Amino acid sequence: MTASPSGSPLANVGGWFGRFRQGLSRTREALSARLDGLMGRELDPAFYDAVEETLLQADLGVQTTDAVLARLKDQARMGARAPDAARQALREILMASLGSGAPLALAPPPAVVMLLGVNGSGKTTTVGKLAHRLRGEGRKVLLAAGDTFRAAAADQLQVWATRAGADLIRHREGADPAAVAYDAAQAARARHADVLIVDTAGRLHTKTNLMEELKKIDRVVRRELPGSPVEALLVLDATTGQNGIAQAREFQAALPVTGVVLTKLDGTARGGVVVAITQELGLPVKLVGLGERIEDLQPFDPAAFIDGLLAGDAGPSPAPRARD
Ligand SMILES: Nc1nc2c(ncn2[C@@H]2O[C@H](COP(=O)(O)OP(=O)(O)O)[C@@H](O)[C@H]2O)c(=O)[nH]1
Ligand SMILES: [Mg+2]
Repeated sequence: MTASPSGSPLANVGGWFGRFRQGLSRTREALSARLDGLMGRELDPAFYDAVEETLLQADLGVQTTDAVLARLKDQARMGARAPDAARQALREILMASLGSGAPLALAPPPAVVMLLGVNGSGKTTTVGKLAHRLRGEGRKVLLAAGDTFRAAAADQLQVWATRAGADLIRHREGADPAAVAYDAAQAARARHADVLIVDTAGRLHTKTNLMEELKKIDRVVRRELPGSPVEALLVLDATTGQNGIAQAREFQAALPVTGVVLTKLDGTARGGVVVAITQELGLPVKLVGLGERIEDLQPFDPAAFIDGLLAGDAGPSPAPRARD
């Protein structure tokens, strides 16, 4: 890939944009094919209905969808009949609503990053990928196996720790996760770690206990590492779309969530949920999971996301044609 998408500084940085684009391919194909299908049509009520349905299906959320429709109607009133109007309006609205990205707070060390979320959302995998990423930046990383519910959870984390080159603090199955957090915080200080990443349990059938458990972990790391930044990242599975938003609110009610990790963006045509999450939860998406490999985690970059979603309009490749 040599051409650069308009203004995106990320186009050629370590293949980031390429992977982002690939991870979003299902969403892009669903959106682009349908938006292409709207080109040249009469701007009648059926046209607006089709735009609305397309955006809602990509999980862009009601707010963004309404804003795009309002923009299109404004443009039509002013006499504009641009064939690609819907795509342009969407690009402008996404640019305006996604802001410029929110990096992880990692200074001063040791920084704490806790991963929270329901079972299967991708917490443990994200711990491994994030450890790998931070190690690649030359940071010393320590992991804490805060999911003590099953021994297999710590075993899974041990595999990731070894692959990423990070130390792991773990206790026996059934141990108090806050005790793991305590030991990990001490170890992070004693070993001069730059980042302590804490995996947690996500079992929902004991939800009240889970929230209490998470609060206790949060209290312990703040008490033991005063002055350290604490990122509490909610891990949401993009394939469950907006259903994740209700769960998110429960975690937000329990502790100060600082951002979202949206996983499995590679496995869904509903990647627009990034936008709905940002708007409805008031939380920035900080990282995205784009696959199951150790390198498949990226900082969320709004410009790369928009280009990945709407490539075909001044994107890095020619406009994709709708194929049957
Ligand atoms: N395709 C894809 N799969 C993922 C991603 N993140 C996690 N997974 C898979 O989701 C499943 C559950 O992940 P896990 O980390 O064990 O979830 P946890 O229960 O929240 O700790 C595993 O099979 C992971 O490989 C991602 O970004 N893309
Ligand atoms: Mg897990």
